[in-house]
Amino acid sequence: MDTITRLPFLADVDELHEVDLLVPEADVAGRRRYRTIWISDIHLGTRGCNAAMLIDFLDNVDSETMYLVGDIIDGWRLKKKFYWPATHNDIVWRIMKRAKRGTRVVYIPGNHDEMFRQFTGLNFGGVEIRRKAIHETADGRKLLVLHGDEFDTIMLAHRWLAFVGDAAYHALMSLNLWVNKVRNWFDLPYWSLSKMAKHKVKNAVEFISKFEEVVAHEAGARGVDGVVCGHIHNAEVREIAGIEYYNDGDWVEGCTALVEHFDGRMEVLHWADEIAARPSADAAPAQRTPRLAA
Ligand SMILES: [Mn+2]
Repeated sequence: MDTITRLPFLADVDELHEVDLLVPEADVAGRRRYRTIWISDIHLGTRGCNAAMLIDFLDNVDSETMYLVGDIIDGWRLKKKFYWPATHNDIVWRIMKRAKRGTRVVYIPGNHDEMFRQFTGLNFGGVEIRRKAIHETADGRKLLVLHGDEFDTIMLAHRWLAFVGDAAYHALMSLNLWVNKVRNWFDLPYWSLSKMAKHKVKNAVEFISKFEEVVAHEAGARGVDGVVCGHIHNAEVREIAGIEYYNDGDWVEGCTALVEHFDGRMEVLHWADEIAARPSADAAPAQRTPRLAA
């Protein structure tokens, strides 16, 4: 609870217009509009969060509905060390402000912000807190929206494989350098670990693919047309056994969002690419922020 009370979520929404943002909000009228936006895995409260990129995103898009699909705030890290720069406030204020302007904002806490799950069913300044949601697209499809950590118990064996595999891969790659230096001193031929390394990377790929299949299968069992989740930081749009699988990615590495156009068409936006594609005259909003590529 202590961590929560130190966050700006509980502020009086009526005072929002008086809040000084570190990065002033861009013009609301010029924003690209979508029917729905899904973002997740922002990890506010950690150095990994790419706040500058997300601020730019929020200042350039708008929607009728916005889903925050979990791991918005990283309570795990905040409990260990309180880290909350002004740019992270800027993100919370921007989300609160768009709820106040009339965007329906639904917040589905994930595993890193599970402390907000106790508020399921409540409404903070227009932000609805839900455990999961059913979204109906413009063309009438029903999508189950959840964070995705619900499947961790099923995925546990695979997760261990992927993580151990990844750690082993990095260890072997550095070991490989030293082994071959030593072998070189003794005039021994180069010894490659690449075959084993490839196998270990394959574990990570298999983990993602297995997660997608499990999520799609569970969604199918609940009688929906598709599922939107986050959690594994891997943006994706694909069909698995007749179920549409959507993952909105993250704002740590990928900087991606899932959007629904007004005709129901779904798309993943890669925000780094969007910024790169901008004419230089329009690039100012991205440059005014302190650490765009962090
Ligand atoms: Mn998560």
